[in-house]
Amino acid sequence: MSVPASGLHQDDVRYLAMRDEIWRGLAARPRKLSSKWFYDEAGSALFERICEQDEYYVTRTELALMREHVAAMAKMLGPQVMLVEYGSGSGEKTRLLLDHLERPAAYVPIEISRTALRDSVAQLRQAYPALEVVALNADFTEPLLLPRPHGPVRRPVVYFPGSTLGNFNRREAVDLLIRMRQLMGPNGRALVGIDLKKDPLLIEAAYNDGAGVTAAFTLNLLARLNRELDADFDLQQFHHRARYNVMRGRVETFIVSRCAQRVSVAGRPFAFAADEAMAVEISCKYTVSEFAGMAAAAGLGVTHVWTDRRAWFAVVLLEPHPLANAEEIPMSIHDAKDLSPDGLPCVKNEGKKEKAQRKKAADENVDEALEETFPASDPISPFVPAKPRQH
Ligand code: AVJ
Repeated sequence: MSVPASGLHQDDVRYLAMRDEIWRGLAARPRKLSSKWFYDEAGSALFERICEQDEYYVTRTELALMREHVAAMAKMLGPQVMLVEYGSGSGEKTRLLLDHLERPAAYVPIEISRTALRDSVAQLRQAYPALEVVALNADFTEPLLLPRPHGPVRRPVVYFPGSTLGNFNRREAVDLLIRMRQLMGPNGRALVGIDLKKDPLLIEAAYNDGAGVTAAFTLNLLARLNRELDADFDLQQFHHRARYNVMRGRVETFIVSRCAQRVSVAGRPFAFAADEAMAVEISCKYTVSEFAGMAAAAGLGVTHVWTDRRAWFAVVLLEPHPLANAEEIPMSIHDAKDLSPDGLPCVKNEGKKEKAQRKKAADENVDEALEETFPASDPISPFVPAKPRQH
């Protein structure tokens, strides 16, 4: 039995999970592979090179905006923050924040790639020897618990830069924002980077750089499958295609087969038709209010927005909607007259008619509120706070 270049043994659960997910994606119609597979060592290095291309404005713009506003951000977050970062690839932005936060309590990077995590943690420990760094080798889309650092924490803050949220569709993004809210707790905050809607030609150029680095980045996915799943993709026989879908507000990236061909992946054959496309990435672009709508659906409110001069990118401060943590709100209820003889609250003498009226009024209110923020065509149901517990 051969050991693939990834170092994962063929009976390792992670190898099997990857193989099965890739097989499923290649067998689906249309074929679809997750963009999370882009980031092996070669892919991460290629992404760094993308960031240096003139056309790829995203990273440069976010960094400039962080430089300009980081002091204000740090001031709003306050002292003794436990900074929890989703992903760990963004060394420079993280340092900016850590440099400006008042007595940060701990830094907690959550990163799925072991090697990426190891490298960035080593660098950070060197730069901030006094800072407590707790590395979590985990998938941030899964449920997580925060570590308890040695020092006192006044506020957990989730930092999710880079517009990585844009790689998730609306439903997945709302789920991720819900997890974020649960992780940071009622006093927590989140700083999320989002790429804003702008001239479609500028966006499209950013994902089709002239030097072909993005194309190499996309096709590295196939190279990775060759390395790690013993596949035999001929990279010359596929090409990269990225288009900005204006109506959906997202870049959609595909790998297209140049000809009819057969490929084997981990021992399983797959046939591609000429010009058949495989979906490999979406990169959503938002308006601030579209994003605020998603956040609201996750029980989060936007309390501040920082943007660059051209309004190409935004970093958004989120806090939990008070009702999202309704269990923790102390409540004083009911006049004595509303209590039944056993001391429990009750609605007295409500007949069938009153009850029906009350129900109708409540339904109408809800319908109106829903219609305003979520037009009927929107398939996502809004956030509904849990019923407060009565103390
Ligand atoms: C790292 C996810 C923010 O979607 O813009 C860059 C990845 N893909 N060029 C993005 C990417 C193609 C990038 N993110």
